[in-house]
Amino acid sequence: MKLYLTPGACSQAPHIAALELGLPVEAVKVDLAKHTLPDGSDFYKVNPKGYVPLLVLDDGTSISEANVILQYLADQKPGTLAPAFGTLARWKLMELLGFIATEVHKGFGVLWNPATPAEVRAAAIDRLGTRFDLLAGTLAKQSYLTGEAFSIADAYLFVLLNWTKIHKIDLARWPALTAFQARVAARPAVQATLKAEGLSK
Ligand SMILES: N[C@@H](CCC(=O)N[C@@H](CS)C(=O)NCC(=O)O)C(=O)O
Repeated sequence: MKLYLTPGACSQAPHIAALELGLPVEAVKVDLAKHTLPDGSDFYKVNPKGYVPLLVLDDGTSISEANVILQYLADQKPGTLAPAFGTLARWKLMELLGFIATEVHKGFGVLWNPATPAEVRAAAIDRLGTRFDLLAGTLAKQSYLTGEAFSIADAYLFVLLNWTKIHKIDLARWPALTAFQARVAARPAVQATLKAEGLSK
């Protein structure tokens, strides 16, 4: 399998999942500024959507969308980072992944655009804050989003929370989120992912 990724981008979530699961995934770095691959070729030829993450299976099948790639990877080792399909626990995990993808991940969207006016930026940060309130409420009661065991939802949220530094969103208001960040960061597979992406020593 090949995982197309950009260091620190949302593609880091499936990268963490792959390392947590010990799956044989080859990481291919994408330059998102130019949409090119390490050999200079056009990334749009591999993924017409132009974005990471993209997972390409050994038979050539491509899977895109972070929350789906995460589930595909988790299902290679059932019962580890996601409950089995068809169980209520899986539907609850999918609910969480949908929330993280559409309310948190895409909530950052306008913040990446330097042309976004200050008031739009402030409104987006306020809105993200209401989502953080909900997530912090859960994480004040348990170590991870689905309970005491780490799941793909945690990998996804961890990566997005790291973006708050870039956008100068102070997480001090949500001690449960900063404690969660530290808890996830301490995981050996997360350390290994950050190192592989060149983001730590
Ligand atoms: N809907 C996609 C969005 C992925 C996405 O936003 N990727 C960003 C990096 S975090 C990206 O590659 N942006 C570059 C671009 O869209 O050209 C998903 O959920 O996986």
